[in-house]
Amino acid sequence: YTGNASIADMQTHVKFLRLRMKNPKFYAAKASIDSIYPGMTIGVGTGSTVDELIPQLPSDCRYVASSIRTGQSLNAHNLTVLEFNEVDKIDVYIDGADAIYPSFVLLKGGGGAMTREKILATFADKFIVIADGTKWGQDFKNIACPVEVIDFTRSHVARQIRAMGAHCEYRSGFKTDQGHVILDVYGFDLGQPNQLELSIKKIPGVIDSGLFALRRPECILIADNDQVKKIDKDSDH
Ligand code: DER
Repeated sequence: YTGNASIADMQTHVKFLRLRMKNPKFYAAKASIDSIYPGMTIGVGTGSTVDELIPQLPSDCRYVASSIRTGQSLNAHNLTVLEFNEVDKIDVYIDGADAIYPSFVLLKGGGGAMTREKILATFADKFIVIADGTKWGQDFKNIACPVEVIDFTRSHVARQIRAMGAHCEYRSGFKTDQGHVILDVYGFDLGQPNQLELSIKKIPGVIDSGLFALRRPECILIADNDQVKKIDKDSDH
């Protein structure tokens, strides 16, 4: 800037620099806004990527939150929030993920909200995942598949999971929005993910898991810095 630059020019430049300094999650979230049209009912996920999304959401839509945390944040941004029971349909559901396999199978639930997230995703016409580049790939040995369990049954569920060749860690001190506990499971064989999801859900005491195989997203938006790659379900990727 020369001495002739106006305050307004400098403010614009500072705004631009601030935008550039945002993390990739911000850009992935921003790209999802293209799928939102006035009057739509939008399901909103939970997590740090969704935290980047909420301030960018338009005010001419209605929103259904996947967690108490997300509901509070939507309210704080003066957006119209409805209960899931009040809506007939969800046009688009937008959420982050902990791991995204090229088959579009997801691991979610690091934040413990996966049961409601899966319900909203399953109910939605379109499911969009927003994430930074670290979430995409094949090798996620250190990422848990969380399983929400009625506390009364947790040791029994853990035994069943061990019998499936995996091991569990009890997420100590954590309760879900439904008041249940979480077992973080490592070592599941993901070779047949649809079957695995059903097998987990069939264990008495299990509410649901963070394995999203039966409901895979239609579209994934992956950001590396400010570059966002859009990957559609039926594309060659
Ligand atoms: O806990 C969850 O299911 C979140 O949606 C998670 O999958 C993504 O969290 P992040 O946006 O904080 O990485």
